[in-house]
Amino acid sequence: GETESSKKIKLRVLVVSNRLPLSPVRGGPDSWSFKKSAGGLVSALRGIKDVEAMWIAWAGLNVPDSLGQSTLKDALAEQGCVPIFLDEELVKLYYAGFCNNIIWPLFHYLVLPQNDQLMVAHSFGSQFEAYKRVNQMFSDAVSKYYREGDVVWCHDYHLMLLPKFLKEANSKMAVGWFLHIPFPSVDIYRTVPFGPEILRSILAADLIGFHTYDHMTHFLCACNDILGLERTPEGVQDKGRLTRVAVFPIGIESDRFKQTLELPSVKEHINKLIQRFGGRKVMLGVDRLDMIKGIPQKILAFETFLQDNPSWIDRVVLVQIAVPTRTDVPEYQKLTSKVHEIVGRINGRFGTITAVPIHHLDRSVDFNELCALYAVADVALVTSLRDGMNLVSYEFVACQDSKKGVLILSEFTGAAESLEAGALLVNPWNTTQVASSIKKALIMPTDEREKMHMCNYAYVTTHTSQKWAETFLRALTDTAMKAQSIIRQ
Ligand code: GDG
Repeated sequence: GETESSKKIKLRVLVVSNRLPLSPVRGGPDSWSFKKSAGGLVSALRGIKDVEAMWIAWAGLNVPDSLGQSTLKDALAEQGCVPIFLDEELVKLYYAGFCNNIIWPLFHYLVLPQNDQLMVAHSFGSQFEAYKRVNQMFSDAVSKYYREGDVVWCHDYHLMLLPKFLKEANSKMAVGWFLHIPFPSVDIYRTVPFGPEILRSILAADLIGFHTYDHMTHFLCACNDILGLERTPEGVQDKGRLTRVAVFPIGIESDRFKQTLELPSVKEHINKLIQRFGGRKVMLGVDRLDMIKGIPQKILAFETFLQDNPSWIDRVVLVQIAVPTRTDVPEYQKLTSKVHEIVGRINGRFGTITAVPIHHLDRSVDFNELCALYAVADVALVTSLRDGMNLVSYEFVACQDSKKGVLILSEFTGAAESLEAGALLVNPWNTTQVASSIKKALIMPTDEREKMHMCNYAYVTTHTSQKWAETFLRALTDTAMKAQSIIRQ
């Protein structure tokens, strides 16, 4: 007979996000292969029993011909993915424009330079129209694949209008929305063009999730101040309808990092790196090259440290992996040149004939190499000006169980809330403080390092990405079930 567990119905989750969990690579006119992304969400969902995920997202590349589009669709369908195709104009206005040039900086408390801002402001309307159209396209795609009993999990700032469109299409759909970046304080949020409309659309969801208590509070204040809606312990109340709002801090799949460090090839690589660094202390930075990551601030603080502590010259190196992103946006091109200029100047100033203090890489490294770097580093340096959570800090901790290195962490990351006791928290704008924390980290006594590491390690290995996804999905199914029973009454 059937066992209890096989009778259990699998929950089907439609995951909707801007990008797919894999990148299509064109092999020929109608052949495709895929580069899998190691994103936390993918592994989180894969790890949950009794859940089947289907992904709906922008294809991420322009496939102009319908033949190419249909072969790609078929190939992706086998991977549980549904691509949405956007033409170049839409990508420009929706993605590069509204998402990356307006929402991304504002939600991270960054203001655009005055002149650029005026130029962008001129076309805010058309960018928002494109944003709306794309959100509507996502909604249509979800409706096409939705079956009764599914839950829909929308992700991030690209899809803030989606909950409303989905509920308009089918009021019975269980809709959750999670924000991966900070939700800014209400004074900043007020400046977001079309802000009230965006708030109302998000509120159409059954469940809204944030990384931290602060982000959640900012959202609740915005609903109250801007829309006049009442805050309850559960969330936001609007004419008898409750939207549940809660905190779900994301984590990493820590086991995957630990297992990778056990691979013979990775162990070999670690030994090679140790030899290469020749006894010097290693400080590590791993960031997408984005203004929110505070890379210039980090490098300048390292310069101040070397300047104030000349005995450390040639005894410490800073390895900075700066993964290129959004390379078509002018602001990001300017940032790249700025970082290159600073790195060049500092290496010229403190370098010797045989060694330079900063190893700056303008590219990503593969996962195994990343783990090896995390493992050999003595200090990780995270100086984000704002960051929703910051997973790099968690990944460093997961790889440091033998070394027990020190984490220097910006107080403006979500992670600062969870790793408060185990990290040296800094204000990245305070170069003097960051420089002195670098010194403190480099000379920290072993027992103190171990104590701090144990705090971090206990947190990171228990608050995993799988737990995060499970908790969110459980809350979503509960909330949706309650909402349905209220409607039926
Ligand atoms: C957003 C929010 C929030 C980086 N370089 C390489 C590489 N990476 C991987 C890291 C890490 C991921 O990229 C970066 O994640 P973060 O969380 O640090 O930052 P964002 O990309 O800005 O992510 C952030 C996150 O969403 C989740 O909600 O925490 O606040 O901004 O996993 O390992 N991976 C490989 N090579 C690299 O060179 N293989």
